[in-house]
Amino acid sequence: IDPCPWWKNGVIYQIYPKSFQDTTGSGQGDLNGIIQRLDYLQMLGVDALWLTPITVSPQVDNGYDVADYCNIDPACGTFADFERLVAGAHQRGMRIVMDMVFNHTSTEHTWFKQSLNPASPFRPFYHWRQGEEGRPPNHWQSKFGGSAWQWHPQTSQYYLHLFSAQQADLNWDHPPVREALKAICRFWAGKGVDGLRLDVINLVSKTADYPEDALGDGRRFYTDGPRIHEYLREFSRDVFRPLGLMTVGEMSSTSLEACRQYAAADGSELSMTFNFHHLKVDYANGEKWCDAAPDLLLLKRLFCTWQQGMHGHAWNALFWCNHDQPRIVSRLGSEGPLRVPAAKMLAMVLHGMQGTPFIYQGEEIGMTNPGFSHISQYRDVESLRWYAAMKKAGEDEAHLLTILSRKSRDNSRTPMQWDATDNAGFTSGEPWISPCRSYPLINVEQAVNDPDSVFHLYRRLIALRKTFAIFTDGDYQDCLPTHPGLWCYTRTKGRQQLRVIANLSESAQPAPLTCVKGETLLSNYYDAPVNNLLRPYECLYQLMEQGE
Ligand code: TEU
Repeated sequence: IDPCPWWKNGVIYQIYPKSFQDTTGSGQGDLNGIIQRLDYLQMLGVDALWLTPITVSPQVDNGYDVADYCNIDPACGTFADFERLVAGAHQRGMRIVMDMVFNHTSTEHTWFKQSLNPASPFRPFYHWRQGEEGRPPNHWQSKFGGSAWQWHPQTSQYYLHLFSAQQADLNWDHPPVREALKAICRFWAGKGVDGLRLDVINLVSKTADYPEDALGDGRRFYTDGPRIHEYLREFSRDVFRPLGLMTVGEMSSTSLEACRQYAAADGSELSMTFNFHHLKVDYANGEKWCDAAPDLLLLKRLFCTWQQGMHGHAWNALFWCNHDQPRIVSRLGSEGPLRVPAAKMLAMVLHGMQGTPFIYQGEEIGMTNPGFSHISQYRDVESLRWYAAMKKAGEDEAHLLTILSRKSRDNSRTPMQWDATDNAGFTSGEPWISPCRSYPLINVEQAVNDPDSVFHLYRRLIALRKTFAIFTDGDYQDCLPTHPGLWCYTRTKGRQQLRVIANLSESAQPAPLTCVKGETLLSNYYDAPVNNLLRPYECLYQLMEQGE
């Protein structure tokens, strides 16, 4: 195994194609739009582009309901476009990572349609179970609300769907399913793809016979399930390693122990894992749909546990934002006059850690939540289902809208803000989802022209990771674990030490002694800390030889 593969000091940029750049006036982004923006991405300096699903889909869940794994959705473009995109990215030194949604298919997929016939060889591709109408096999709940079982009256059976009813779970215990999925990996590798992002991959192995849970929470019967490591080792042996594919597994509600195995340094399963514990610090009793304040001590503790627990054993993916999460600057920073220092501080804290940083489109210019105020502005299946269920239960509409404006996945799905022209330069047509009103001020054109923008700070962070090996290799120590307003950690490699000192709050804080005398490698303010105070959201990187 290569001790330093490209992704260990690389940075990956996530593109949500539907909201990136439209070139046809359809109101939806397309592959040609990504091609148009390759020079911009190269200027940012990222090593790879991860595209969320672009394959044929009825779009119930924006492409995560795949109807054909090996064809491009016509709304997105053609294979000729895709080939030009791959070539254009490669020419500019950027790799391509594709999203593989292997836990489930769309119910429009031919496998599923054939499986409706109990005599078909495709019947065992899915989780079909005996039952009576109105009495599903167990009380497991779908992640998008309601029962995880859908009744099929023609054959008097239920099928399992952990997400929407139009996303039927594949039965990985049936070997032909795994062979069919490996063939899809080979197909995309043959198209020049360099890596795969594996959607909810730790949910694919279900406990035999689907045990009942009295409260309807079946998660322990399929999260990091009984055969998951066996399956990942098999895929690694048969496809990931022979094809040289980087792999990042999206892990739902996983554990550190499981990730140490999934992303183990010997490469026996995956290259790295996404986990979400750090993005649940503003949940209340495990519930995302609330407007609780973030618990910053818990946030620091979680990062410390994962940084130290993975160090030397396995590899982390680092991220604040993706297409399922509200914008981080709205969540942990500020949308007001302190937006720029806050966005920069959050970037510096994350990019100071060990792992491969992922940047989600718009994060690099400090895009915020759009602050939608009406239900008609939302598009996301999860948000709309939750809202409908709560309204039916008699909840106050204004309160529901407040929670959606903070937690809905649509917060990150608004069009990329390119410039101050109509619809943020995203489309000449009617955008599929409204742009955030801030686009005349917050946009790429402005950010590229302003040397002090969030964008140029991200550029520097990407370059630093390539210049100083300590970002890749150093260990992690939290210096002030119980401080409520400061985040201060070190990365140490031999005699060298990187100190990251951040003020998480919007008020000035007394600076810890160390940062007053250290030499600054990077700051989100122009000058050194004044009067031993860290200004609002101030953040410093200091690099020193030990003994100094
Ligand atoms: O997400 C999986 C996932 O766990 C989150 O979507 C989570 O369930 C949700 O945000 C609840 O708050 C992946 C994709 O990233 C997501 O877009 C898909 O909807 C989902 O899988 C199903 O494919």
